[in-house]
Amino acid sequence: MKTQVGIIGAGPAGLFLAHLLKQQGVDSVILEARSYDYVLGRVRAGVLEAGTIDTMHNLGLGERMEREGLVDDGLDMRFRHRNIHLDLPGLTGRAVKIYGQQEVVKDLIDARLEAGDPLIFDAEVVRLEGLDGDTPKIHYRHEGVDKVLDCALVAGCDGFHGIARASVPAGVIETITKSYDFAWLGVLAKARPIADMTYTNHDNGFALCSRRSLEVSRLYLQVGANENPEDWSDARFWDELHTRMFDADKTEIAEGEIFQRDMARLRSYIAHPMQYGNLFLAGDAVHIVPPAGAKGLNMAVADVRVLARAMVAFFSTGARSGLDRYSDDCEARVYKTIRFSVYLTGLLHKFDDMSPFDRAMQFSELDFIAGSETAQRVIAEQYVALSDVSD
Ligand code: FAS
Ligand code: PHB
Repeated sequence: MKTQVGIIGAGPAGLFLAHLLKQQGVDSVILEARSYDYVLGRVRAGVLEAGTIDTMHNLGLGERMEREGLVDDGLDMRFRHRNIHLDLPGLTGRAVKIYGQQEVVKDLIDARLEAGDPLIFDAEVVRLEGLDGDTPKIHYRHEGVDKVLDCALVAGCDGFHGIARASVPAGVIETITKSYDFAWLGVLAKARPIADMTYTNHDNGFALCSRRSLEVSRLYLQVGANENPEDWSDARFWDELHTRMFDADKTEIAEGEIFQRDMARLRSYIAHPMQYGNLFLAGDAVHIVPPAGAKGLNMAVADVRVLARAMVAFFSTGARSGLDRYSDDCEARVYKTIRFSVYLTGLLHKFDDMSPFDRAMQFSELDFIAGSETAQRVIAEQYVALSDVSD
């Protein structure tokens, strides 16, 4: 098989790239290791920044998002029985939207399949060849048969554990990481969500109340990195959430059937450069953020907006300048986004090795934010639009 751009992975990065390229007349083939049902069953992010919302609309794929998504114009932070309310539109003129990553991925996959554009599921890429030449080859296994996709450019949108970054010769890519000794236990529950996205810093640890609809809550608790989700009965989960949300009389947080659970280990990871020859990496394949800033999905979309523009210029004019500076064009935004996510993680979580002094400084910073509109605006601006890409 032959195409212009071979895309590895049907996550947000790969799917948005394929749609952005098609919009400009560039062909691509997406190879996805997993099945359609598996990809759609994966519960991950849920917060869409303005840039991601605009991109859905520019692609003509925003209708269901507008109908089923929830505008989130408030961001609350709690500590020591106090609540800081950040009025996002009041502070920034913009808001974010709550629309599950699964729904975004479903809209992009269904539109691709309806248009009859190539997206091959259960097609695991096993080897990349000739990345530093003009005709790279993607070797993949599909229906038990070894197959090859010939292309001019390869997009590695295959996530943190993918094959693309691993196919770059040693020494080319430098990485920096920061890992945490705790995780987020996330659940979906048939329970009426509370009004605003609410993060809390409690002596028992962090918690977050988010939502997926007016009937479904998306809830997170900070737990030990090696804890087993099965050790958390529904009753224990709800009791702990009421406690950490300072809802002792259990009148604020509505309970309901927990129908999904997952654990997300917290870490930060940056790989640079985001390219090698005619291989270009985007999304979780090159950077991982702790989810406190709700940036993972939005960063992936921002990367491929830059990459699509460079690839379109290459195929329409032959110019490689955009491709050659792809990593540099993304670098500052990636670092700022990870810095913000690390900052929020540090502000809102309980660290076992934290001294009483550090803990006091954490609460003093929250106290400062509570009393400073400027400090609130700094957080709000980064929450709504750090993944902006100037077109
Ligand atoms: P993805 O991982 O989404 O997609 C990569 C795709 O490549 C996958 O479909 C995979 O099957 C495929 N692939 C891998 N290897 C392949 C191969 N060899 N051949 C073919 N295909 C291959 N972000 C938030 O903002 N909020 C959250 O709450 C949140 N929760 C998360 C929970 C978890 C468990 C994880 C892992 C991430 C979470 N994130 C969250 C971050 C998340 O949103 C990611 O940033 C986002 O999925 C990144 O998108 P992609 O880069 O497209 O990678
Ligand atoms: C979510 O709704 O899944 C969500 C919201 C905010 C975050 C992370 C995840 O910071």
